[in-house]
Amino acid sequence: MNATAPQRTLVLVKPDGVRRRLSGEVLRRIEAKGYTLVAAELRVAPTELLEEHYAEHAGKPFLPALVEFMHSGPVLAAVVEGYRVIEGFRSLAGATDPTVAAPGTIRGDLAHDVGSPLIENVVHGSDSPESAAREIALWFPSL
Ligand code: RTP
Ligand code: MG
Repeated sequence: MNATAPQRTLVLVKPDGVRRRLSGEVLRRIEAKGYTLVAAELRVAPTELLEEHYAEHAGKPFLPALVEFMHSGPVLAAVVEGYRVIEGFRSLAGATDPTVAAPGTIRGDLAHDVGSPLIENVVHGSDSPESAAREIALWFPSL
């Protein structure tokens, strides 16, 4: 299916990825794919922002640990632009569980099960146009 207009998506290099010095590798893969970086910022996200970001997971048992983990160090937040980039970045990222994420993907190549109940998988990417619009407004209100 061809797209008629470029999209934007929110990408996060999560604290595990930043700690492991993978921010550059993630940005390299995004740019090598041909997508355009529109904004990027390294920061420790406030827990209120993270709770809002993960509002779809409200009430799930892993949410408190996820918010704590996401607040445990800086994240690299980026807005990335391109035709069908929302779907395209999810494809670059690979499956949520890094053990089964396909080799060649960010999670398949760069993450593994660390034995924690919380899945550590290096990156986040918006999962739909609605999520992308909501998340970009949350992380980059000036865009
Ligand atoms: P993301 O939102 O981070 O791009 O990841 P995703 O769509 O592939 O996965 P999602 O279902 O939205 O879950 C968000 C993040 O929460 C952690 N998680 N842990 N222990 C668990 O069962 C569990 N489930 C989710 C992961 O870090 C996941 O990326
Ligand atoms: Mg998600």
